[in-house]
Amino acid sequence: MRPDLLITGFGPFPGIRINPSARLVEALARRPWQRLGWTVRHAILPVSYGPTEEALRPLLAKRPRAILMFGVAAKRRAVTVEIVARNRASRTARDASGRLPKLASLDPGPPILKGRAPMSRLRDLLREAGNPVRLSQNAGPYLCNAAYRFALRGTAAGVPVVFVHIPRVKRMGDPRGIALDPLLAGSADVARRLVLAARLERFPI
Ligand code: PCA
Repeated sequence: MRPDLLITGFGPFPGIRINPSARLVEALARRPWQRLGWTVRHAILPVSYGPTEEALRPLLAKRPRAILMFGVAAKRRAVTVEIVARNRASRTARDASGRLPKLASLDPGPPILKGRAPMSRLRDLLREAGNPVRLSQNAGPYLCNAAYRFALRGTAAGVPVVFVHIPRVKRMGDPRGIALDPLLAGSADVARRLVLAARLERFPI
């Protein structure tokens, strides 16, 4: 059956032993979506150039109606809704398997691909749930940007796809970062809005 929503997070990578995006995505996936009659799939992606794409490919082949992606940006203080995915990859930041990308570009496509979602509305939903949040034009030169790009290129124009970077999230023994509860609540609102956007096939940028 065609999933209504695919939610992705990431596993560990150099500098991030426990990735808060995985914790968020697992909590989000546990919400009672079936009560709304929605099929929600989730996945925690590896942070490595080839394997990230290999993990995404079969998930995209199921043709989810909407895609919500999360990753951590540990130096940012706010949640950032990423408006674009750029055609670039860092030649110095090694992935979780210690590799660098082969090229500084990711694919033969244009320099910028626009995310497909009502971006300002999603920002407002996250803010209303109590999170610090802003829109961003820079998803970085690493695997989050690469995965965003891969998902945008691998889906039809009517499928909403958005990437959200989260800061560190507070946990037992480590008080750095933002609180999980408002983040979870705001992310659930974003998820609902994306599925509705997919149903309406209308999502002004
Ligand atoms: N953050 C990295 C990759 C995985 C993650 O959670 C990034 O911002 O590219």
